[in-house]
Amino acid sequence: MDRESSPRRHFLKTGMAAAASLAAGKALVAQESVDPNAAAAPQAGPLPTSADSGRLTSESKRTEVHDEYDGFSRFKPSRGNDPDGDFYLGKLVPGFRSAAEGPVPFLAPDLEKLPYKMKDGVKEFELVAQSVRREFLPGYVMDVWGYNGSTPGPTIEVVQGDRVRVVVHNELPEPTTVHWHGFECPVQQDGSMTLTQNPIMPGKSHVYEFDIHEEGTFFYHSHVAMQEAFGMVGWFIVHPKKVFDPPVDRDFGLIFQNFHIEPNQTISNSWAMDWNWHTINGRSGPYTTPLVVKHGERVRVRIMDFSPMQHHPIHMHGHTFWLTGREGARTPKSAWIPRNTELIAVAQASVFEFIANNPGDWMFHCHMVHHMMNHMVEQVGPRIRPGQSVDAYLTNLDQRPAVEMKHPRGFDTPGYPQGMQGMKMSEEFMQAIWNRREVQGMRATWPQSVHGLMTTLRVLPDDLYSRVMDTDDVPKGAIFEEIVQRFGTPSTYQKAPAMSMEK
Ligand SMILES: [Cu+2]
Repeated sequence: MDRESSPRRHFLKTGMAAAASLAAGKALVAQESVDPNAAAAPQAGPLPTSADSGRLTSESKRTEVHDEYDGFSRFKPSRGNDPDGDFYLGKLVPGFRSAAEGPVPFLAPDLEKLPYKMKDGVKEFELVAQSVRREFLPGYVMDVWGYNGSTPGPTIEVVQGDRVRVVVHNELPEPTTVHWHGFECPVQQDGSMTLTQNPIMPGKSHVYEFDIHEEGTFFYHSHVAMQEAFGMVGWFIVHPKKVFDPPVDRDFGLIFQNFHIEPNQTISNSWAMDWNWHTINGRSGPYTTPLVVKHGERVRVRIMDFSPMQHHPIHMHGHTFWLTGREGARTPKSAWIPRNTELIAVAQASVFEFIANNPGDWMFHCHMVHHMMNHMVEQVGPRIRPGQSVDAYLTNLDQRPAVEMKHPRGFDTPGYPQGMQGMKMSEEFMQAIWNRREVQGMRATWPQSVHGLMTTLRVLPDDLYSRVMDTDDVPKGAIFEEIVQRFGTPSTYQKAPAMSMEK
């Protein structure tokens, strides 16, 4: 593996990733002489303090950037370091992005950002509450409610200290209000229907305006319970005025939701007590868009559960993540804990941070088995056989053919109109799954295993990252195979079997 010639090496050598040296004082190792995949020899040095960060940020533009932290390599899975130390499992290992560049833009895959206009020093947003149709899997739509044509609604992203104005238009057939979940705003702005304000009637608008003095992971949602269950939610992200230390290179957001959609229906039943379709940012696996990151980056993922009544134990493969916050604010560093799974309850958000030190395609999912399979996907979806009418069976039960106890044609039970043979992964379905840039080069069989509340985390070396994100027509399996060549055991590599769905 030739790391020295990679674009990141060059990037690092030109010294632009200033922030990386914020916490590097403890163990500085000369870049050129060290294989980043080898354990580094620690050297004595002063520990950085928060008071140093401003100074170090500008100074470090002229200094070498170091990837090794007292035995922890950002390029190698590691249990390294003292559990009481700052760099245990990469706890305070910074990203490559300079804190001076400000926070990295927030990215919620498959969701839009809500634009704003500056008016008299106020960031003014417009939200339209309306019915929306969401294609959560190729060919599978749900008719639910949301904002601005989307469920979840578009993301509001601001900076601590901003004053925001949100003009809400109600295009629903019933009253609504919008609640700013977690914000310490003046009581009249809270959006609690009838408690603090009159309902926004159909066709009417309402203006909310308040100062944002908090930072953290928030969201907005309708404050009518059944509308919440019908999908009316969106991110409201507040970046801190002072950029988080250590700075991160990626900032992702995933909203987990559940819906109940009967076979042959598209309308979600928000009164249901059971939920059969599971979405992340409005899409079900394998249509969820992978989180693609570069090897060695520091990554933040904010996860929020807006299911009506299901809690989700979220598990990430291949990495240890630090739980660095829950919705309200960042947790003090001394209280960060390393995790593999984190239970996220209804209306909670949790924030993970980790160093992407393990190249590969990794599952990232809720661990409830039904949530990993769209509640037994074989039992839902279109069940009527093409060209067959059920009228004869419904109008005259005497005419219903007797049920035979044997199945000469498999599960084609006489007298039953249902086709229970499973979700069809048609050619169009597979085309849509593979049409996304972010999945290029994954094993041909991956869509079979990523269902419901599942997505993937792809950790790619620089050159493979560019191949996936900047070039087209990467063959199925090519990226994964290359990762095995470099980081795995090539002699035991298993190619995906040739299958009809690979067309
Ligand atoms: Cu779950």
